[in-house]
Amino acid sequence: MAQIPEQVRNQYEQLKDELNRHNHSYYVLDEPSIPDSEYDRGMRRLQDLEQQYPQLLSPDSPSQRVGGAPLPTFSQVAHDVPMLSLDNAFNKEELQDFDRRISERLNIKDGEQIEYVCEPKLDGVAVSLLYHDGLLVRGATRGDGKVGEDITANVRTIRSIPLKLSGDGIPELLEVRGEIYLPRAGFEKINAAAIAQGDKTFVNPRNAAAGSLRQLDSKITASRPLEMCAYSVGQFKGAVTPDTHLHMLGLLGDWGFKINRYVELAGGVSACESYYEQMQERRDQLPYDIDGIVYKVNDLRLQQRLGFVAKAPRWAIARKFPAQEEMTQLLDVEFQVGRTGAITPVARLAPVFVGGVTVSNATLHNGDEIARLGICIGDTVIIRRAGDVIPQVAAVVKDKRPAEARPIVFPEACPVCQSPVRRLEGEAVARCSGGLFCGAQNKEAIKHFASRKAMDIDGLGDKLVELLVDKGLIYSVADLYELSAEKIAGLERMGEKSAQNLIDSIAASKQTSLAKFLFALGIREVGEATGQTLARNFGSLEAIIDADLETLQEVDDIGPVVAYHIRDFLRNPDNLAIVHALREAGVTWDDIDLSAENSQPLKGQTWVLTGAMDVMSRAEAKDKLQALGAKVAGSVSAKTTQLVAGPGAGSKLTKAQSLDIPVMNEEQFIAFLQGV
Ligand code: D41
Repeated sequence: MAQIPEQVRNQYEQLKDELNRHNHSYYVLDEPSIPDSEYDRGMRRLQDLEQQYPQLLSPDSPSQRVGGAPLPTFSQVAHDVPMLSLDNAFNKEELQDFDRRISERLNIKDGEQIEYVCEPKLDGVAVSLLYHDGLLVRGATRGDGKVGEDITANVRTIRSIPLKLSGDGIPELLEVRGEIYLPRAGFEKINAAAIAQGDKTFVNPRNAAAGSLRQLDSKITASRPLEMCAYSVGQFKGAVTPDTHLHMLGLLGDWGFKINRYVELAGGVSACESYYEQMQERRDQLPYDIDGIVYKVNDLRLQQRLGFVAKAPRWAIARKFPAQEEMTQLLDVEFQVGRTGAITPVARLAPVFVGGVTVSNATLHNGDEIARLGICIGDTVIIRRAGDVIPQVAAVVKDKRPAEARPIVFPEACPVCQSPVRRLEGEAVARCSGGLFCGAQNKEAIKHFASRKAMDIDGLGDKLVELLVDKGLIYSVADLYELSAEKIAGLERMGEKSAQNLIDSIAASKQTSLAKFLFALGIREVGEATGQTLARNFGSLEAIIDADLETLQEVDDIGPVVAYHIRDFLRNPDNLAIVHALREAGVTWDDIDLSAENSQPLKGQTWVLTGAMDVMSRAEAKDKLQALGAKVAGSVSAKTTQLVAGPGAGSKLTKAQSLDIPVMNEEQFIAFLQGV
């Protein structure tokens, strides 16, 4: 075996520490410290050295995070200090009872408050990590609290788990407890991949995290974007113990663990209650699922005095949020026809309270999804509503299928106009072929025309459009401009005043922009941005009507499919007749002078917007940037010119910083717009 020169060993140790440090910045602090390319180069160098001198390889090498040879089984491990469970409080009163019990046991005087640490209750898998002299030696599941399974090989692949602790005062023996969880984005990704493979999907991120940890092949675990947050300590020997739980979390953070950023101190039970409400508000916006709040007495000596009953500590409690999954029954499936004729199966459900709202409908997406779920009318289903507001049918409980369950038949004719339903090869969506002849497509087209980002007809909402069409007052968008206050007064809930207001907003909508008009027409694949691109590049509607496929495709961002839909729409005599009628009715805009280069000072630039905006809506900011010629992209890359970051900005901000891309806040952005 080759001798290892001192110099090589030093270089190896240095490289390893450096990579581990960057890893910590990236996965624990969410603040990349070097570009990915640099990290990859360092990693290759490390692996080269390990190949050349296999004796160098140590268990804390970042090269060990890719997973190793599959195990035959998991071995069992006993927890020296049992992993306790948590009691639940299901309402405010139960939380107050908890506080009262503690105060009584500790003889706390009236009017004095107990200090609690409030933590989001991450919805994942509880684990124990054992460190000897700062080195990770074992990872285990909680199991029944006494005996769990050895998942060391799997936990090593999780980037936010330190393989070696850093910093000062590291105990000889440290057992850290925490939650391994999968952010929602990772869950969506895994499920999308499963669908593409024809595999079964996971019902929720917790099951996906548990399934990922249960892999005997750690290479599979390594491919799942799991994260871990530390929340308590089991064993702690050979160093000075802190006085409070919060201080303990601070130490764990210093040593390299991820601590949830929303952990907060609360003085007394009413502060705990406000924290609960605040987190409930925030719940949908978080990038991961939480199922409640955990409250813990902060003072560790008080924790000891309180001790535990049965399997749960007296000094902690979990206050649950409304569940994000519930079972209910699929009563029926209806098929909705959208603006482009797309037919969407919608599940009609027995109403169920899930994720904080009552849900009675859920999308089933398309025919493939129905087949994949194997769902029948009458089935018991699991509804999940988390983060995004659209509830999903996460799974079917096949055991509960009633004898009278019947299969869902996808219609061959449009349920509204009876035109044939067509499904193009390779596409998941089936469409009604009726075009504007289809009453549903026609209504949707009018709703879209009137909507805020299109013609912006204030007061003409979806219900009113339906009513106007159903009463035969309008057939197409052009008819809107023929309406009078007399004709519409007397409709349901339409007084004289609101009738006149509507007529006034219809009149006001006549003055528009070419971009908005193009968007309002509802040409397939032509969204707001494409409307603007077309307006900016062609200047006038005539020029767009005259353009052939090649000319259209010369424009950045317009590919063959979009070009085809534009031409298809604008060559259709019925559509042209409507465009003509609209212009006759007085719909007008200023054509764009293409020679005025300075109207596009941001041409060639790519901007990204992230985080919250307070003064301006994100849509408005995007409009303004596009009007100035900038492209607005959804993700940060080396090509990004400028990032506008508001409060709550996350990975896009850190990525921009790592790539040295200039960042401004909303205030600076508004000042900038005023300057151009
Ligand atoms: O976020 C969590 N899921 C979480 C779970 C948390 N933040 N703190 C926890 N604290 C405890 C005690 C108080 C017993 C140390 C927990 C859990 N336990 C827990 N998770 C699963 C069983 C118990």
